[in-house]
Amino acid sequence: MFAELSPRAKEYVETGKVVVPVSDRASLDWIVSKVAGFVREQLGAGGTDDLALLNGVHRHVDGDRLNEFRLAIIEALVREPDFRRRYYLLAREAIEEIAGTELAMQKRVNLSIQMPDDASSLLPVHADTWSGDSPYEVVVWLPLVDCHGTKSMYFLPGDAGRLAELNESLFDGRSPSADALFGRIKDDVQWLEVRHGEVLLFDQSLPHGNVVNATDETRWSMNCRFKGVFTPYGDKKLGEFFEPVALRPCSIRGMSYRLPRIG
Ligand SMILES: O=C(O)CCC(=O)C(=O)O
Ligand SMILES: [Fe+2]
Repeated sequence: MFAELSPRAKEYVETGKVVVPVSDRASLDWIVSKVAGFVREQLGAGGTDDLALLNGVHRHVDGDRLNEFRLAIIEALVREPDFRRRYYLLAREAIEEIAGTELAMQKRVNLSIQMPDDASSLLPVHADTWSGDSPYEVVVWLPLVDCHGTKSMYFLPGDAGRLAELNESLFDGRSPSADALFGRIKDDVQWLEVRHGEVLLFDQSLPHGNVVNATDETRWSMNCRFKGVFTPYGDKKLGEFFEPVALRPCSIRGMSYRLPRIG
């Protein structure tokens, strides 16, 4: 390889994750204020402090209405024409260091809301690659509020060698339960501390997940995958799940080139 990796890129190669300050603060503020605005519309209440509203939303929403509430917020957000561009901008520098400058982005950004003591929307230990996602993707995980401990997610860091070793030993030819899998890795996982104003980028081929939020605040986070446009795809294809968001002139021309018809 000719190109020198930046310290951040080296950290990603070695651990499969980095936490960095957002590169576009205005876009973070835009997203948070849109979300808080939709929350106020849904609740017909809320106060003026966006972060206090989000952290304390469990005081207004019943657990059995949470999914409906979450879908209403994300539907309103994805209808905002500038939302995905803002999401890309707030992590652009780090995405480019990790995945390149010619990028495809997941069409639909996901929203997670984890209220204290709520077990209804947990993601047990998994790697997204186990269910058909490509390892050539980086997840951009954006906390809207400060996240730490069980309010956050856990992640098993490692380089490619560690991951290969893990994938050899973890399943052992069988398919253990998520609890048994978690039991095997729980001493090695990290609970990621990602604060409002920062963004986490991680490799979805390393095991990760969440547990019941035992803090007294609600977690709000979003996740969205990015990849080099010309890298291998898994089950989620370009044009269906992904869409190009940044291309260079040579690729724009190349992608629309058709061979002349002969004969
Ligand atoms: O937000 C979480 O707790 C888990 C997210 C996740 O599994 C993912 O983005 O692939
Ligand atoms: Fe995941």
